[in-house]
Amino acid sequence: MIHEKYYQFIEEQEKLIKRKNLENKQFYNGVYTKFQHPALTRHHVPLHWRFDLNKDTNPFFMERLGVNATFNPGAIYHEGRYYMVVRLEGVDRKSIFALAVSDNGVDQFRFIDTPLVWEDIDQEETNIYDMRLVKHEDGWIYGIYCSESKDANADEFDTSSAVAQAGLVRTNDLKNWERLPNIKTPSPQQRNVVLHPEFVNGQYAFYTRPQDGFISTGSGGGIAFGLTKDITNPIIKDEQVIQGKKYHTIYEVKNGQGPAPIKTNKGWIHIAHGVRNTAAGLRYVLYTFATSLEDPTKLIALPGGHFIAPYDQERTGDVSNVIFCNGAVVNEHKEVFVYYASSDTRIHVAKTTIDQLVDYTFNTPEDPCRSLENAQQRKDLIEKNEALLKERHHSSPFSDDQ
Ligand code: M1P
Repeated sequence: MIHEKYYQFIEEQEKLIKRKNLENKQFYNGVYTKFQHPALTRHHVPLHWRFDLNKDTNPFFMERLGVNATFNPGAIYHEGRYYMVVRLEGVDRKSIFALAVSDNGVDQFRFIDTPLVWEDIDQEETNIYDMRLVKHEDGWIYGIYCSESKDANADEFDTSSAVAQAGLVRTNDLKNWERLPNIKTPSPQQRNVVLHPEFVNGQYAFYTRPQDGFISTGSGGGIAFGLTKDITNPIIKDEQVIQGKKYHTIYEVKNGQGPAPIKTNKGWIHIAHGVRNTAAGLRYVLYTFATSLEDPTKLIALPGGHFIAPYDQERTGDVSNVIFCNGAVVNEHKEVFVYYASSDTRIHVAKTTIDQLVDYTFNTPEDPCRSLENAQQRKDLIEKNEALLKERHHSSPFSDDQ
C-alpha cells in the first residue's frame, strides 16, 4: 500500500516543477538575463528516487536515500529540448548523474528515467561528477567527467587524499551509455577536461587542466589543449596551456574550462571558471575568453573581470561563494542558455544570445592588471562619456527631428 503522504508531497512537488520562472528585473547588466528562481534544486528530485513509498516497509515515510544537492550540470540542446546531466549528490556524499529535461530551457525541468549507469570498468573509481556533454562532429554525444579515486600512494592514516582523472562515456540517445577508458594525460591530476566539438588536424582535441595536487594546481594549472587520434584509447601526450592563471586576477589560484566552446563567426567563445583566494576561502566566478577559428590554441579575446559571480542568495550554500558552470547550449534562434550552479548547491540559468556573447567577449576591455592603469581605463571611459553628454547638451533639442 502506498503511503498517503506520497500523494500530498507529489502535489506540492508538481507545483514547484510547473512554476514559471520569470526574469529577475532587479538584475541588469545588458549581458544576460537572470531569473527569479533556480532552474533546478534537490526539491525537484522525484519522490520515488528518495522514499520507499510502501507504507508497510516505510510507516513513517522516511526519506531513505536523501539528496543533498543538485548542481554542476552538463547540458545539451537535443532534438528541440534542453537536457541537463545533473550532478546529484546524495546525503552519503556520493555524486551520481541524473538526466533532467525542459521544453523551454528556463523552467519546468523534470528528472526523467533513472540515474545514469554504465559498465563499471574501474573498481577504484569512488566518486563521479561535473560532466561536460559534447555533441562531436563524429556523430556521438560524449560525456567527460571527473572520475575520483582514493590516492593509493597516500599514508594509511590519510583518508582524504584523492586522485582526479577524466572519465569518458558516449551515447547517441542519452539513454544508453558506453564507457570508454579514462583519458590519459602527462598530468598526475585532471579535472575540468572538455572535448572540443570538432576535429583539429584530424584528431580529437581536448581542453585539460594539468595540476599536481587534488585541490592545488601546484606547478601546473591553466586551461590547456591536447590532441589524441583514438577516442577509444584516449592518450594525450602534450598539453599546451592556452590561457593560464595569473597574479591578481579572478583566476589567480586556478581556472578551468567550463562547457565546450561555442562557435561564432568571430571565434570560439569559452566560458570558464576562475578561482581566487580570500580571507573567507576560495571564490569561484565565471569569465569568458575567445580562441581563433583557424587555430583553437590561439587566444584572441580576454575580457577583464567576471562574467557571472555569486549574487544575492547564490552566495551561500554547501561551498559558499562559488559559481561553477559546465553546461551551456545554443538553440536555432542563437539564444544561449548558460546553466550554472551556485555554491555547490543548486542550478540556475542565465539567458543571452550569440550576438551579446560576442559583443561582451570582444568589446569588454581587458584587465590591465595594475590599479593605476585600471583607474586610467575607467577615467578614459568617463571622459569619453562626458564629452558625449556635453555635445548632446549643447546641441539643439530639436536636432533629432530635423
Ligand atoms: O567547490 C567548488 C568546485 O571545486 C572544484 O573545482 P576545481 O576543479 O576548479 O577545483 C570542483 O570539485 C567543482 O565540482 C566544485 O564545484
